[in-house]
Amino acid sequence: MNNEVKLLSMPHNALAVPLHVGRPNIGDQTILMERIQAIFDGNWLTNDGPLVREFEQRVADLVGVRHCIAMCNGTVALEIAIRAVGLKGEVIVPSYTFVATAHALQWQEITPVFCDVDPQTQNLDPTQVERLITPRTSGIIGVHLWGRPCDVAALEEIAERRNLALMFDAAHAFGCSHEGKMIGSFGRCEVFSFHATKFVHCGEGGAIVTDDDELADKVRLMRNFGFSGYDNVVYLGTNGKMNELNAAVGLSSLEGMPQFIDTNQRNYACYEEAILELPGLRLLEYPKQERQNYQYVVVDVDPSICPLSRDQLVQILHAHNVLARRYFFPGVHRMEPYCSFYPNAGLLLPVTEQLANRVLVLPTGTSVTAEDIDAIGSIFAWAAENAGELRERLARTVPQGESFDAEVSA
Ligand code: T4K
Repeated sequence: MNNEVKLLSMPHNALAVPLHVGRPNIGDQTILMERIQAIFDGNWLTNDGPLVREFEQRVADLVGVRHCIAMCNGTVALEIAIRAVGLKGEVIVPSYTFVATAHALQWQEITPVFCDVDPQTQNLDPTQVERLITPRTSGIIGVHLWGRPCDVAALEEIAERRNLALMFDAAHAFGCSHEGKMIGSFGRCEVFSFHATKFVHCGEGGAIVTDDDELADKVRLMRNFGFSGYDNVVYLGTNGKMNELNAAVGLSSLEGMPQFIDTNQRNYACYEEAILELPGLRLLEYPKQERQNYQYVVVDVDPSICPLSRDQLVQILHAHNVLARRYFFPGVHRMEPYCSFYPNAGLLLPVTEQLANRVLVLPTGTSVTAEDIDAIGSIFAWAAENAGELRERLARTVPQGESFDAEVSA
Protein backbone atom coordinates (compact mmCIF):
# COMPACT_ATOMS: atom_id res chain seq x y z
CA MET A 1 0.00 0.00 0.00
CA ASN A 2 1.25 3.45 -0.90
CA ASN A 3 2.35 5.49 2.17
CA GLU A 4 -0.04 8.35 1.50
CA VAL A 5 -2.92 5.88 1.33
CA LYS A 6 -1.75 4.28 4.61
CA LEU A 7 -1.82 7.69 6.23
CA LEU A 8 -5.50 7.91 5.39
CA SER A 9 -6.40 5.48 8.15
CA MET A 10 -7.88 6.55 11.42
CA PRO A 11 -5.52 5.16 14.01
CA HIS A 12 -8.10 3.07 15.84
CA ASN A 13 -10.89 2.21 13.49
CA ALA A 14 -9.75 0.03 10.59
CA LEU A 15 -11.74 -3.18 10.35
CA ALA A 16 -9.72 -6.14 11.66
CA VAL A 17 -10.73 -8.37 8.74
CA PRO A 18 -11.32 -7.00 5.22
CA LEU A 19 -14.99 -6.54 4.40
CA HIS A 20 -15.71 -7.53 0.80
CA VAL A 21 -18.56 -6.67 -1.50
CA GLY A 22 -19.92 -10.01 -2.67
CA ARG A 23 -18.72 -12.24 0.15
CA PRO A 24 -20.74 -15.43 -0.40
CA ASN A 25 -23.80 -16.09 1.76
CA ILE A 26 -23.34 -19.67 2.93
CA GLY A 27 -26.40 -21.77 3.75
CA ASP A 28 -26.58 -24.70 6.18
CA GLN A 29 -23.25 -26.47 5.82
CA THR A 30 -24.33 -29.71 7.53
CA ILE A 31 -27.07 -30.29 4.97
CA LEU A 32 -24.69 -29.22 2.21
CA MET A 33 -22.11 -31.82 3.29
CA GLU A 34 -24.81 -34.51 3.40
CA ARG A 35 -25.83 -33.63 -0.13
CA ILE A 36 -22.23 -33.71 -1.32
CA GLN A 37 -21.73 -37.13 0.31
CA ALA A 38 -24.88 -38.36 -1.47
CA ILE A 39 -23.51 -37.14 -4.80
CA PHE A 40 -20.40 -39.29 -4.41
CA ASP A 41 -22.41 -42.23 -3.04
CA GLY A 42 -24.62 -42.07 -6.11
CA ASN A 43 -21.67 -41.57 -8.47
CA TRP A 44 -23.59 -39.13 -10.64
CA LEU A 45 -21.68 -35.86 -10.96
CA THR A 46 -23.14 -33.92 -13.84
CA ASN A 47 -25.30 -34.14 -17.02
CA ASP A 48 -28.83 -33.42 -15.85
CA GLY A 49 -28.40 -35.07 -12.45
CA PRO A 50 -31.04 -35.28 -9.70
CA LEU A 51 -29.83 -32.25 -7.72
CA VAL A 52 -29.72 -30.06 -10.83
CA ARG A 53 -33.29 -31.10 -11.57
CA GLU A 54 -34.36 -30.37 -8.01
CA PHE A 55 -32.66 -26.98 -8.14
CA GLU A 56 -34.38 -26.20 -11.46
CA GLN A 57 -37.79 -27.18 -10.10
CA ARG A 58 -37.39 -25.07 -6.96
CA VAL A 59 -36.24 -22.02 -8.96
CA ALA A 60 -39.13 -22.41 -11.45
CA ASP A 61 -41.64 -22.72 -8.57
CA LEU A 62 -40.26 -19.68 -6.78
CA VAL A 63 -40.32 -17.56 -9.93
CA GLY A 64 -43.67 -18.94 -11.10
CA VAL A 65 -42.55 -20.09 -14.57
CA ARG A 66 -42.84 -23.45 -16.31
CA HIS A 67 -39.13 -23.84 -17.15
CA CYS A 68 -35.81 -23.29 -15.46
CA ILE A 69 -32.75 -24.59 -17.29
CA ALA A 70 -29.70 -24.46 -15.04
CA MET A 71 -26.32 -23.56 -16.53
CA CYS A 72 -22.65 -23.49 -15.55
CA ASN A 73 -22.70 -19.68 -15.14
CA GLY A 74 -24.73 -16.59 -15.97
CA THR A 75 -22.59 -15.55 -18.94
CA VAL A 76 -22.99 -18.86 -20.77
CA ALA A 77 -26.70 -18.78 -19.91
CA LEU A 78 -26.90 -15.33 -21.56
CA GLU A 79 -25.00 -16.57 -24.62
CA ILE A 80 -27.30 -19.56 -25.03
CA ALA A 81 -30.44 -17.48 -24.44
CA ILE A 82 -29.32 -14.92 -27.02
CA ARG A 83 -28.72 -17.65 -29.60
CA ALA A 84 -31.92 -19.54 -28.80
CA VAL A 85 -34.06 -16.38 -29.02
CA GLY A 86 -32.45 -15.75 -32.43
CA LEU A 87 -30.87 -12.37 -31.77
CA LYS A 88 -28.57 -11.12 -34.53
CA GLY A 89 -27.31 -7.87 -36.08
CA GLU A 90 -27.70 -5.24 -33.37
CA VAL A 91 -29.12 -5.59 -29.88
CA ILE A 92 -29.85 -2.68 -27.55
CA VAL A 93 -28.32 -3.03 -24.06
CA PRO A 94 -27.32 -0.68 -21.26
CA SER A 95 -23.65 0.19 -20.84
CA TYR A 96 -24.22 0.68 -17.12
CA THR A 97 -23.99 -3.04 -16.29
CA PHE A 98 -21.42 -5.76 -15.75
CA VAL A 99 -19.40 -6.37 -18.91
CA ALA A 100 -20.86 -9.89 -19.37
CA THR A 101 -24.15 -8.48 -20.72
CA ALA A 102 -22.33 -7.03 -23.73
CA HIS A 103 -19.71 -9.78 -24.05
CA ALA A 104 -22.44 -12.42 -24.41
CA LEU A 105 -23.51 -10.63 -27.60
CA GLN A 106 -20.12 -9.66 -29.00
CA TRP A 107 -18.83 -13.20 -28.42
CA GLN A 108 -21.35 -14.24 -31.08
CA GLU A 109 -20.52 -11.29 -33.34
CA ILE A 110 -23.76 -9.52 -32.50
CA THR A 111 -23.28 -5.78 -32.00
CA PRO A 112 -24.27 -4.44 -28.58
CA VAL A 113 -25.72 -0.98 -29.08
CA PHE A 114 -25.28 0.92 -25.84
CA CYS A 115 -28.28 2.79 -24.58
CA ASP A 116 -28.33 5.32 -21.78
CA VAL A 117 -30.16 4.63 -18.55
CA ASP A 118 -32.76 6.55 -16.60
CA PRO A 119 -31.12 8.45 -13.70
CA GLN A 120 -33.80 7.32 -11.22
CA THR A 121 -34.10 3.63 -12.08
CA GLN A 122 -30.48 3.27 -13.38
CA ASN A 123 -32.05 0.89 -15.94
CA LEU A 124 -32.61 1.21 -19.72
CA ASP A 125 -34.35 4.45 -20.60
CA PRO A 126 -37.20 3.37 -22.94
CA THR A 127 -37.22 6.73 -24.78
CA GLN A 128 -33.57 6.31 -25.66
CA VAL A 129 -34.15 2.66 -26.68
CA GLU A 130 -36.66 3.77 -29.29
CA ARG A 131 -34.14 6.22 -30.80
CA LEU A 132 -31.50 3.52 -31.27
CA ILE A 133 -33.60 1.10 -33.30
CA THR A 134 -32.30 0.58 -36.85
CA PRO A 135 -33.20 -1.94 -39.58
CA ARG A 136 -30.45 -4.20 -38.12
CA THR A 137 -31.90 -4.25 -34.60
CA SER A 138 -33.21 -7.67 -33.60
CA GLY A 139 -33.81 -7.24 -29.89
CA ILE A 140 -33.48 -5.54 -26.53
CA ILE A 141 -31.82 -6.92 -23.40
CA GLY A 142 -32.87 -5.08 -20.26
CA VAL A 143 -30.83 -5.49 -17.07
CA HIS A 144 -32.67 -5.33 -13.72
CA LEU A 145 -29.70 -3.65 -12.11
CA TRP A 146 -29.24 -4.19 -8.36
CA GLY A 147 -32.46 -6.26 -8.45
CA ARG A 148 -34.56 -3.17 -9.23
CA PRO A 149 -36.88 -3.82 -12.18
CA CYS A 150 -36.59 -2.28 -15.61
CA ASP A 151 -39.59 -0.40 -16.97
CA VAL A 152 -40.91 -3.72 -18.25
CA ALA A 153 -44.23 -2.40 -19.62
CA ALA A 154 -42.57 0.32 -21.72
CA LEU A 155 -39.96 -2.08 -23.09
CA GLU A 156 -42.65 -4.67 -23.90
CA GLU A 157 -44.67 -2.06 -25.75
CA ILE A 158 -41.65 -0.98 -27.85
CA ALA A 159 -40.62 -4.57 -28.56
CA GLU A 160 -44.09 -5.53 -29.70
CA ARG A 161 -44.66 -2.44 -31.84
CA ARG A 162 -41.21 -2.66 -33.49
CA ASN A 163 -41.26 -6.46 -33.78
CA LEU A 164 -38.19 -6.99 -31.60
CA ALA A 165 -37.34 -9.80 -29.19
CA LEU A 166 -37.16 -8.76 -25.55
CA MET A 167 -35.21 -10.61 -22.88
CA PHE A 168 -33.74 -9.67 -19.53
CA ASP A 169 -30.44 -10.08 -17.75
CA ALA A 170 -31.77 -10.73 -14.24
CA ALA A 171 -28.35 -11.62 -12.78
CA HIS A 172 -28.99 -9.40 -9.72
CA ALA A 173 -32.70 -9.96 -9.35
CA PHE A 174 -33.27 -13.45 -8.01
CA GLY A 175 -36.00 -13.29 -5.35
CA CYS A 176 -37.21 -9.83 -6.46
CA SER A 177 -40.64 -8.92 -7.79
CA HIS A 178 -42.09 -6.27 -10.09
CA GLU A 179 -45.72 -5.21 -9.71
CA GLY A 180 -46.33 -8.32 -7.64
CA LYS A 181 -44.91 -10.72 -10.26
CA MET A 182 -41.55 -12.37 -9.74
CA ILE A 183 -38.66 -11.18 -11.89
CA GLY A 184 -37.82 -14.09 -14.15
CA SER A 185 -41.27 -14.18 -15.68
CA PHE A 186 -40.93 -11.28 -18.12
CA GLY A 187 -39.93 -11.11 -21.81
CA ARG A 188 -39.16 -14.18 -23.96
CA CYS A 189 -36.88 -15.36 -21.18
CA GLU A 190 -34.76 -14.06 -18.31
CA VAL A 191 -31.30 -15.06 -17.17
CA PHE A 192 -30.09 -15.42 -13.58
CA SER A 193 -26.52 -15.61 -12.33
CA PHE A 194 -25.83 -17.86 -9.36
CA HIS A 195 -22.20 -16.77 -9.01
CA ALA A 196 -20.68 -16.84 -5.51
CA THR A 197 -21.23 -13.09 -5.15
CA LYS A 198 -24.95 -13.31 -5.82
CA PHE A 199 -27.78 -13.32 -3.29
CA VAL A 200 -28.48 -17.03 -3.99
CA HIS A 201 -25.49 -18.83 -5.41
CA CYS A 202 -24.10 -22.15 -6.57
CA GLY A 203 -20.42 -21.09 -6.39
CA GLU A 204 -20.66 -20.79 -10.16
CA GLY A 205 -24.01 -21.10 -11.87
CA GLY A 206 -26.73 -19.53 -13.91
CA ALA A 207 -30.15 -20.30 -15.36
CA ILE A 208 -32.56 -19.41 -18.11
CA VAL A 209 -36.18 -19.14 -17.00
CA THR A 210 -39.13 -18.96 -19.38
CA ASP A 211 -42.74 -19.91 -20.00
CA ASP A 212 -42.01 -20.58 -23.66
CA ASP A 213 -42.04 -24.38 -24.12
CA GLU A 214 -40.35 -24.32 -27.52
CA LEU A 215 -37.60 -22.00 -26.34
CA ALA A 216 -37.01 -24.15 -23.25
CA ASP A 217 -36.61 -27.28 -25.40
CA LYS A 218 -34.12 -25.49 -27.64
CA VAL A 219 -32.11 -24.19 -24.69
CA ARG A 220 -31.94 -27.66 -23.11
CA LEU A 221 -30.50 -29.06 -26.33
CA MET A 222 -28.03 -26.20 -26.75
CA ARG A 223 -26.80 -26.62 -23.18
CA ASN A 224 -25.74 -30.20 -23.94
CA PHE A 225 -23.97 -29.97 -27.34
CA GLY A 226 -27.33 -30.28 -29.14
CA PHE A 227 -27.71 -33.95 -28.11
CA SER A 228 -31.16 -35.46 -28.30
CA GLY A 229 -30.65 -39.03 -27.08
CA TYR A 230 -27.36 -40.93 -27.12
CA ASP A 231 -26.10 -40.44 -30.67
CA ASN A 232 -28.31 -37.81 -32.19
CA VAL A 233 -27.18 -34.19 -32.42
CA VAL A 234 -30.03 -32.01 -33.67
CA TYR A 235 -28.67 -28.53 -32.95
CA LEU A 236 -25.52 -26.51 -32.72
CA GLY A 237 -24.79 -26.69 -29.02
CA THR A 238 -22.17 -26.07 -26.39
CA ASN A 239 -21.43 -27.28 -22.88
CA GLY A 240 -23.44 -25.08 -20.56
CA LYS A 241 -24.38 -27.71 -18.00
CA MET A 242 -24.51 -27.15 -14.27
CA ASN A 243 -22.93 -29.98 -12.27
CA GLU A 244 -24.25 -31.69 -9.15
CA LEU A 245 -21.81 -30.07 -6.74
CA ASN A 246 -22.87 -26.61 -7.82
CA ALA A 247 -26.52 -27.65 -7.58
CA ALA A 248 -25.93 -28.89 -4.01
CA VAL A 249 -24.50 -25.49 -3.07
CA GLY A 250 -27.44 -23.82 -4.84
CA LEU A 251 -30.04 -25.86 -2.94
CA SER A 252 -28.50 -24.95 0.42
CA SER A 253 -28.34 -21.35 -0.68
CA LEU A 254 -32.02 -21.38 -1.71
CA GLU A 255 -32.90 -22.78 1.72
CA GLY A 256 -30.96 -19.92 3.33
CA MET A 257 -32.91 -17.20 1.50
CA PRO A 258 -35.08 -16.03 4.43
CA GLN A 259 -32.00 -15.57 6.63
CA PHE A 260 -30.03 -13.83 3.84
CA ILE A 261 -32.89 -11.38 3.24
CA ASP A 262 -33.26 -10.62 6.97
CA THR A 263 -29.53 -9.96 7.29
CA ASN A 264 -29.36 -7.85 4.14
CA GLN A 265 -32.38 -5.83 5.29
CA ARG A 266 -30.89 -5.30 8.73
CA ASN A 267 -27.60 -4.20 7.16
CA TYR A 268 -29.43 -1.84 4.80
CA ALA A 269 -31.21 -0.21 7.77
CA CYS A 270 -27.84 0.19 9.57
CA TYR A 271 -26.35 1.83 6.48
CA GLU A 272 -29.30 4.26 6.36
CA GLU A 273 -27.97 5.59 9.67
CA ALA A 274 -24.26 5.30 8.83
CA ILE A 275 -24.36 7.37 5.65
CA LEU A 276 -25.84 10.32 7.54
CA GLU A 277 -22.34 10.89 8.97
CA LEU A 278 -21.03 12.22 5.65
CA PRO A 279 -23.02 14.84 3.74
CA GLY A 280 -23.85 14.09 0.09
CA LEU A 281 -24.29 10.32 0.41
CA ARG A 282 -27.59 8.76 -0.62
CA LEU A 283 -28.59 5.09 -0.52
CA LEU A 284 -30.34 3.73 -3.56
CA GLU A 285 -33.85 2.82 -2.44
CA TYR A 286 -35.71 -0.41 -3.03
CA PRO A 287 -39.46 -0.35 -3.66
CA LYS A 288 -41.01 -1.33 -0.31
CA GLN A 289 -44.15 -2.90 -1.82
CA GLU A 290 -42.07 -5.42 -3.83
CA ARG A 291 -40.03 -8.45 -2.83
CA GLN A 292 -36.35 -7.53 -2.72
CA ASN A 293 -33.10 -9.31 -1.95
CA TYR A 294 -31.21 -6.17 -0.75
CA GLN A 295 -28.02 -7.78 -2.03
CA TYR A 296 -26.47 -4.46 -3.12
CA VAL A 297 -25.95 -1.45 -0.91
CA VAL A 298 -25.53 1.20 -3.58
CA VAL A 299 -24.45 4.70 -2.60
CA ASP A 300 -24.68 7.78 -4.76
CA VAL A 301 -21.98 10.32 -3.89
CA ASP A 302 -23.23 13.77 -4.85
CA PRO A 303 -20.14 15.80 -5.81
CA SER A 304 -21.96 19.08 -5.23
CA ILE A 305 -22.51 18.23 -1.55
CA CYS A 306 -19.97 15.61 -0.49
CA PRO A 307 -16.59 17.09 0.54
CA LEU A 308 -14.87 14.02 -0.99
CA SER A 309 -15.24 12.52 -4.44
CA ARG A 310 -16.48 8.96 -4.90
CA ASP A 311 -12.96 7.80 -5.75
CA GLN A 312 -11.43 9.54 -2.74
CA LEU A 313 -14.02 7.95 -0.51
CA VAL A 314 -13.33 4.49 -1.94
CA GLN A 315 -9.62 4.97 -1.28
CA ILE A 316 -10.29 5.99 2.31
CA LEU A 317 -12.59 3.01 2.84
CA HIS A 318 -10.02 0.63 1.36
CA ALA A 319 -7.38 2.04 3.70
CA HIS A 320 -9.68 0.92 6.53
CA ASN A 321 -10.22 -2.58 5.14
CA VAL A 322 -13.66 -1.75 3.76
CA LEU A 323 -13.33 -2.94 0.17
CA ALA A 324 -16.08 -0.88 -1.41
CA ARG A 325 -16.42 -1.31 -5.20
CA ARG A 326 -16.91 1.17 -8.03
CA TYR A 327 -19.58 -0.90 -9.78
CA PHE A 328 -19.96 -0.30 -12.71
CA PHE A 329 -16.96 1.89 -13.52
CA PRO A 330 -16.05 3.01 -16.14
CA GLY A 331 -19.13 1.81 -18.09
CA VAL A 332 -18.88 -1.04 -20.59
CA HIS A 333 -18.52 1.41 -23.51
CA ARG A 334 -15.16 2.44 -22.03
CA MET A 335 -13.85 -1.14 -21.93
CA GLU A 336 -12.31 -3.18 -24.74
CA PRO A 337 -13.27 -4.03 -27.36
CA TYR A 338 -16.14 -1.52 -27.19
CA CYS A 339 -14.04 1.61 -26.57
CA SER A 340 -12.06 0.85 -29.74
CA PHE A 341 -15.26 0.31 -31.72
CA TYR A 342 -17.01 3.41 -30.37
CA PRO A 343 -14.43 5.88 -29.03
CA ASN A 344 -17.04 8.62 -28.63
CA ALA A 345 -19.86 6.55 -27.17
CA GLY A 346 -19.67 8.48 -23.90
CA LEU A 347 -21.14 11.54 -25.58
CA LEU A 348 -24.37 9.65 -26.12
CA LEU A 349 -24.41 8.19 -22.61
CA PRO A 350 -24.37 11.15 -20.20
CA VAL A 351 -26.33 9.46 -17.41
CA THR A 352 -24.20 6.31 -17.61
CA GLU A 353 -21.03 8.41 -17.45
CA GLN A 354 -22.32 10.27 -14.44
CA LEU A 355 -23.39 7.16 -12.54
CA ALA A 356 -20.15 5.32 -13.32
CA ASN A 357 -18.30 8.22 -11.68
CA ARG A 358 -20.40 8.72 -8.57
CA VAL A 359 -21.75 5.35 -7.46
CA LEU A 360 -20.08 2.99 -5.03
CA VAL A 361 -21.22 -0.32 -3.58
CA LEU A 362 -20.67 -1.23 0.09
CA PRO A 363 -20.21 -4.66 1.68
CA THR A 364 -23.27 -6.49 2.93
CA GLY A 365 -24.46 -10.09 3.32
CA THR A 366 -24.11 -12.58 6.13
CA SER A 367 -20.43 -11.83 6.77
CA VAL A 368 -21.17 -8.18 7.62
CA THR A 369 -22.43 -7.29 11.11
CA ALA A 370 -24.29 -4.29 12.48
CA GLU A 371 -21.07 -3.46 14.41
CA ASP A 372 -19.07 -3.44 11.15
CA ILE A 373 -21.52 -0.93 9.69
CA ASP A 374 -21.31 1.14 12.84
CA ALA A 375 -17.55 1.24 12.34
CA ILE A 376 -18.06 2.29 8.71
CA GLY A 377 -20.30 5.09 10.01
CA SER A 378 -17.40 6.26 12.23
CA ILE A 379 -15.08 6.24 9.21
CA PHE A 380 -17.58 8.43 7.35
CA ALA A 381 -17.77 10.80 10.35
CA TRP A 382 -13.98 10.98 10.59
CA ALA A 383 -13.71 11.53 6.82
CA ALA A 384 -16.22 14.39 7.07
CA GLU A 385 -14.20 16.05 9.86
CA ASN A 386 -10.86 15.64 8.09
CA ALA A 387 -12.01 16.08 4.49
CA GLY A 388 -9.68 19.01 3.72
CA GLU A 389 -6.53 17.19 4.81
CA LEU A 390 -7.62 13.94 3.22
CA ARG A 391 -8.23 15.65 -0.12
CA GLU A 392 -4.72 17.12 -0.03
CA ARG A 393 -3.08 13.78 0.76
CA LEU A 394 -5.07 11.99 -1.90
CA ALA A 395 -4.09 14.56 -4.50
CA ARG A 396 -0.50 13.38 -3.92
CA THR A 397 -1.40 9.74 -4.57
CA VAL A 398 -3.35 8.59 -7.62
CA PRO A 399 -4.83 11.01 -10.17
CA GLN A 400 -8.62 10.79 -9.95
CA GLY A 401 -10.37 8.48 -12.37
CA GLU A 402 -7.38 6.15 -12.67
CA SER A 403 -7.30 2.64 -11.35
CA PHE A 404 -6.04 2.37 -7.78
CA ASP A 405 -7.00 -1.26 -7.23
CA ALA A 406 -3.42 -2.54 -7.15
CA GLU A 407 -2.37 0.00 -4.54
CA VAL A 408 -5.22 -0.47 -2.15
CA SER A 409 -5.23 -4.24 -2.23
CA ALA A 410 -1.47 -4.60 -1.99
N1 T4K B 1 -24.93 -9.86 -15.89
C1 T4K B 1 -24.76 -9.08 -14.82
C2 T4K B 1 -25.57 -7.85 -14.68
C3 T4K B 1 -23.82 -9.43 -13.84
O1 T4K B 1 -23.62 -8.63 -12.76
C4 T4K B 1 -23.08 -10.62 -13.99
C5 T4K B 1 -22.07 -10.98 -13.01
C6 T4K B 1 -23.31 -11.42 -15.14
C7 T4K B 1 -24.25 -11.00 -16.06
C8 T4K B 1 -22.54 -12.68 -15.41
O2 T4K B 1 -22.84 -13.72 -14.48
P1 T4K B 1 -21.72 -14.84 -14.14
O3 T4K B 1 -21.21 -15.38 -15.45
O4 T4K B 1 -20.65 -14.20 -13.31
O5 T4K B 1 -22.53 -15.88 -13.39
C9 T4K B 1 -18.23 -10.13 -9.87
C10 T4K B 1 -18.76 -11.49 -10.24
O6 T4K B 1 -17.71 -12.37 -10.66
C11 T4K B 1 -19.82 -11.44 -11.28
O7 T4K B 1 -20.52 -12.68 -11.21
C12 T4K B 1 -20.81 -10.33 -11.03
N2 T4K B 1 -21.76 -10.18 -12.08
C13 T4K B 1 -20.08 -9.01 -10.84
C14 T4K B 1 -21.04 -7.91 -10.50
O8 T4K B 1 -19.20 -9.14 -9.75
P2 T4K B 1 -15.85 -9.11 -10.19
O9 T4K B 1 -14.87 -9.14 -11.28
O10 T4K B 1 -16.18 -7.80 -9.58
O11 T4K B 1 -15.49 -10.21 -9.10
P3 T4K B 1 -14.37 -10.26 -7.97
O12 T4K B 1 -13.55 -11.46 -8.22
O13 T4K B 1 -13.70 -8.95 -7.86
O14 T4K B 1 -15.25 -10.58 -6.68
C15 T4K B 1 -16.08 -9.59 -6.11
C16 T4K B 1 -15.89 -9.58 -4.61
O15 T4K B 1 -16.42 -10.73 -4.04
C17 T4K B 1 -14.46 -9.45 -4.14
O16 T4K B 1 -14.39 -8.31 -3.33
C18 T4K B 1 -14.20 -10.66 -3.29
C19 T4K B 1 -15.56 -11.28 -3.04
N3 T4K B 1 -15.57 -12.73 -3.19
C20 T4K B 1 -15.61 -13.27 -4.45
C21 T4K B 1 -15.62 -14.62 -4.61
C22 T4K B 1 -15.68 -15.21 -5.99
C23 T4K B 1 -15.49 -13.53 -2.06
O17 T4K B 1 -15.41 -13.01 -0.94
N4 T4K B 1 -15.52 -14.89 -2.22
C24 T4K B 1 -15.59 -15.48 -3.45
O18 T4K B 1 -15.66 -16.72 -3.54
O19 T4K B 1 -17.23 -9.75 -10.76
